[in-house]
Amino acid sequence: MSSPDGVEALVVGPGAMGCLHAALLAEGGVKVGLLDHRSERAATIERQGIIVEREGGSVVVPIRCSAQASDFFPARLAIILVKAYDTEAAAEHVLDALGEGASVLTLQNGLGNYERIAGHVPPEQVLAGTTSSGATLLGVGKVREAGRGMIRFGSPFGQQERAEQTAEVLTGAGLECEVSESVEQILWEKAIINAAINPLTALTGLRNGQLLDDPDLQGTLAAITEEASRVAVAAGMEVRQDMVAVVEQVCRQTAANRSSMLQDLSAGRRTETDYIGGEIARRAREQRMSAPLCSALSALVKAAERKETMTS
Ligand code: KPL
Repeated sequence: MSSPDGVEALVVGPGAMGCLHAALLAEGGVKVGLLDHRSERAATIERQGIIVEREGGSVVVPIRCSAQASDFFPARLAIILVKAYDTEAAAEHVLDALGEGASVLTLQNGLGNYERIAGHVPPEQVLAGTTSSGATLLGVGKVREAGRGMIRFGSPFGQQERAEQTAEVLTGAGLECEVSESVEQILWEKAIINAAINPLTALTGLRNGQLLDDPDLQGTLAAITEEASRVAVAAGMEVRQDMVAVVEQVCRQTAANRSSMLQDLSAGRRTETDYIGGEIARRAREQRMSAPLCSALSALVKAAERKETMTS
């Protein structure tokens, strides 16, 4: 496959969020590519397109997909949507696709992603944020869209103009997004949401909304949120006072979702707990405090991961 003039946006990672965002950008008229690290799977996706199931039926979105980053050179924007434990590998892999001065935007779950990317890409080119869209991976290149959310991002290195230019590409494709100067706050708030919802759903098998149906679980959800928020504040973040209400609201908005951690655990895949609850517990130790709920839940998820791999 040749690429005489590159792509406007290159999505890295053909998981649920990667496939969904690549499809949305393509549907929005952006010249987009999808970078995988497995060539056989890339060939399958390139042949079949991305299949998106949504209310009202399913659509097939043609996509250029390859495991050769250079096939997409020069990409003007890369959007990293691999699992947090694959960030380093993805940042290295994407380098051959990047045109001069290209922006690299991470919308991954977890803390520490943009810092790892900035170890490979010039920091001023790195953007970071979150997406609140929901998606479930149904098979290779096949996703169910579980609600269109908002992308909030910015430059952790003060490159506001670069963030605004990237927002134009995303909004031009019909994606709702907001540029913010408080990147750390956005990332921490999402990490707190994930630290509360993901392990509870992963360990119980419940959907996000069902966490609110059980008063004991609802109380646990609130307790984790408060604990993680205290760590964020100790780490110098400004955290919203109403974080418990925010987390409960996310449960309602994504009520039918199986969280990404539940999806990973059920599929026998490694989860991102080391970069969410596990990382919050680590940051708590840095501040000479403890985060017993985050620690315990992360340990339980790791144990469940090992059990799943042994039995699957
Ligand atoms: O980000 C999510 C995830 O599943 O990882 C939430 C917001 C919990 C939605 O399911």
